[in-house]
Amino acid sequence: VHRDKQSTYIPPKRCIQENFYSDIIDGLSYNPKKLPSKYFYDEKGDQLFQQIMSMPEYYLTRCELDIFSNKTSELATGIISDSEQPFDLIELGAGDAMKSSFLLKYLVREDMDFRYIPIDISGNILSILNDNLRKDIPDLDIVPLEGEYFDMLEKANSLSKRKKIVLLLGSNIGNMERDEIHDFFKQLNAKLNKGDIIVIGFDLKKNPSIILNAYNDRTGITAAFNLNLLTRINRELGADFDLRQFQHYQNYDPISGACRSYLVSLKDQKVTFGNQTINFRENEPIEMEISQKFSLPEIEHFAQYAGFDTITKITDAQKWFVDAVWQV
Ligand code: AVI
Repeated sequence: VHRDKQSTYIPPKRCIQENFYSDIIDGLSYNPKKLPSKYFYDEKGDQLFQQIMSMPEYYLTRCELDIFSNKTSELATGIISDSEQPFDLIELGAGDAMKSSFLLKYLVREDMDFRYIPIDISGNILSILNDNLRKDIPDLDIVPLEGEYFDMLEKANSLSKRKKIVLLLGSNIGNMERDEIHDFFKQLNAKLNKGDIIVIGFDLKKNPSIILNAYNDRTGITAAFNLNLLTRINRELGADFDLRQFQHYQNYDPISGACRSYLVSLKDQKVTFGNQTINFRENEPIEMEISQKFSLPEIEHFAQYAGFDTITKITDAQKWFVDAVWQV
């Protein structure tokens, strides 16, 4: 579907939520129990994530914003080799596009011939993004796509055969397990053409307390972000989780770089979903989310493994976060 610059965003009827029930039931049947963090982002989850991004402890957004707002031309030079060639700028997990909007404004000012294709699992945040960007950058050609990364990347491919520059910012990549990250980059490489570019935001390993604090805030916003998935399951799947009987627990392993969140059952209890019953033991954890942290050599290893060449790596002033620019 090609929309022109004037059209307003209409979320597609569909799709991601079709698997919601089976993913949740499957996850709760594993040992240990696991719930996919991609389902955190309903309307309330989007709001809570916006709050997380403005918490003093959550340095990730500020660091990447430093890169996008203060090193915009360095970034643009890294991603654009031939200024004559029209391209699609595709952002996976675009969210509110707060960071990328600096790059978008720069490219529009430089009169680049490109279309912006933000992809997100949350239709709610995409329509907010769409409204804001149309006001802020009226000359931007924008085609939002709601859905999973690879499905929507395929859709973007069917829209045009232009050069692609793919952004995956915010350390969204860190929400995958390491073997998933390897597969993800391999698949991404296979879907792109020679000369296409990707920009990946990685949160770097640093003092472990700084990392743990970013996910273990005293105000309890991250806890509410995790617990909100139980509320969503209750509302959308008719379950009866008692939120007072689950407690957020966070840990960080400075060796592997895995920062993980759990919800711990505070007593022996049963949760029902229609005719299904799930039993929880006292102190049994549900694995909720991984937020993986990386070293620069690990990042280079991902690039080589998946067949990308590193064009440049841009860090923030504190060197806590890096945006790596890779080419197929
Ligand atoms: C979206 N993602 C990169 C965030 C992160 O840092 O892993 C989600 C998040 N979870 C808790 N705080 C933020």
